This record gives sequence, structure tokens and C-alpha cells, in this order.
Amino acid sequence: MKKFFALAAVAMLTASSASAHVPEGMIFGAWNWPTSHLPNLDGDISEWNVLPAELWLEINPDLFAVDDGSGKPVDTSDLWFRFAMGWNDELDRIYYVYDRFDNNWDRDAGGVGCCGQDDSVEVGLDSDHSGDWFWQQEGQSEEEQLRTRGRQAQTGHYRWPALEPFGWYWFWMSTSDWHDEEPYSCCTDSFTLDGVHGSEATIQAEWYTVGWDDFNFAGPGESLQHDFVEGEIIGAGLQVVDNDNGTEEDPKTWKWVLGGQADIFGNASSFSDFILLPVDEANLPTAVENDSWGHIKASIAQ
Ligand SMILES: [Ca+2]
Ligand SMILES: [Ca+2]
Ligand SMILES: [Ca+2]
Ligand SMILES: [Ca+2]
Repeated sequence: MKKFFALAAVAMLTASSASAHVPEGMIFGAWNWPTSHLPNLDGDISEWNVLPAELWLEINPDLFAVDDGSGKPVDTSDLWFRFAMGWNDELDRIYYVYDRFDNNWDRDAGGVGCCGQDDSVEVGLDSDHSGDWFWQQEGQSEEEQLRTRGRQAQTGHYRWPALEPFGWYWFWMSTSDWHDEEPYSCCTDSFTLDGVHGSEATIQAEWYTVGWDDFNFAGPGESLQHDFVEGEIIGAGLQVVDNDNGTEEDPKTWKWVLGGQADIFGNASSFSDFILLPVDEANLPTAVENDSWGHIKASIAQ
């Protein structure tokens, strides 16, 4: 954790707004994917192996807790995952990667949790690090509520394979129907799944989204997209949903939250801080490997 504390000192000098640093005192790093080395979003996450170990956030009690405050112990035979964030300056994208083992893969879009959150991962993104609530507030008119939801931070459940009617990226607080398509996010098929509903499963997924300083469900033209720049601190909230806890009669959903905050669903002040790192030339793949990536991408494009 030494490196994170060092980064935290940098953050205190450069952060443009107050931050909660959740979990306390920590700031995480987002890997810089230069445009020449973008990950191939095919569900084979091996290109992410170039990331230094400290950029991977793995389930452990120092980082993650169930959001009900119960202090449930981590049991990696029930759920194991690791997650990392990347970014690209030119395309202004945030990339995510996620690798999960689950002893009971719940994909029937029913039961506890309602509406198909199932065994998903939810990531909130506060690109301009404004903090504060992005869920409707008491006293707002219906129109104001619609406009407030997701306006200055966005959150959604990513579910592979896609679950209808909400698709692979369920931006549950918004009526938007355009946010989950390119060039705003991708992809509905960028995963590898080994397992079926009701059985043990592993899944790997890699995907991107853009960020919005002012999101308007009406359309991208009415919204203001964020320009990500090197060295800036962004806010992100991560929760991994495991739907198979409790008993058949009394099923329970556990949400493993980075930092453990219960209000992460709609309060960006409970998000964690990520710094957008410079390009790490020393750890980028060699030119030969890059060539082979180019060939792979070209063959897919044909
Ligand atoms: Ca890949
Ligand atoms: Ca489980
Ligand atoms: Ca940029
Ligand atoms: Ca499960």
C-alpha cells in the first residue's frame, strides 16, 4: 500500500475538489492505454497482465465490505474477483476489466434484487470529481428528478450475457436508451463466461464507457462529455453483486463495495479516488507483440 499513500500525497496537491479518499487514505491508479495499444475488447483479458499488481483491486477485507455494515467475512470459495481501471486520453474513455469466480452463477433475472441486477458488477463514474448526490432528492418535481438522476455522475449494472429488457449496461436510474452503444460504451459481447445459471462459473469482461459532466437522458447532444486528462483525479464507485446468499426461502443479495459505503448507489461523495496515470512505456507490450495485436484486430475487422 506504500505506493498508494505516496500517490495520495500527490492527490492532495492536485485535486480540484474535496475528497473523502474511500477507503480512508487510499487513492488508486488507472492504467493509461495509449491509442496505439488499446485493449482488444474480445473477453480475453490477457493484455491486462501488463498492469502492475497494485492497480488490481482484488476482493479482500482491507478494500471491500458488504454494504449492510455486517462485517461479513470474505470467502473466496463463494466469490472471488479482481478489477482494474484503464483510460485513454485521446478517445476520452475509461476502460474496465473484471475477472470473477462465483460458486453459484445467478442469471435468471428474477428473485431477490428484482429487475435483473443478478450477478452483476455496478460501477459509478464521477468524471469531474464533483462528489455529491446524483439520485433524485426530496421536494423535486418529476421533471427535476428525471434530470437529476445520473446528471453529474453515472452508475449502472454491467451484466454479461446481456439481460433484456435493459441490455448489457443497465443504467437503472435513467430512461436513456443511447448510452450503452458505441461510441459511448462497448461491448455487449466483450466477455468470456464458463458456466451457466445455477452452477459454478468464471467470467472475464473488458469494456469502456465515456464520462459525462452533465448527463442528459434526452441525448448526447444535450449532454456534456468529460475530457479526461493525465494526472487528474476522478471518482469511481465499485460494487460487485452476488445474488446467491441466504437460503432458498430467504435469499439475500450481498454487494461487495469498495470501501463498504451503503449510499454508493447515488452519492458520489462515497466514491473512491482514481488518478489517471501517465503512459508506462516500460510495461507496454513490445513492438512485436503490438504487431500481433494489430494483425488480430485486422483479422477481426475483415
Ligand atoms: Ca482482450
Ligand atoms: Ca457466490
Ligand atoms: Ca482527454
Ligand atoms: Ca452468485
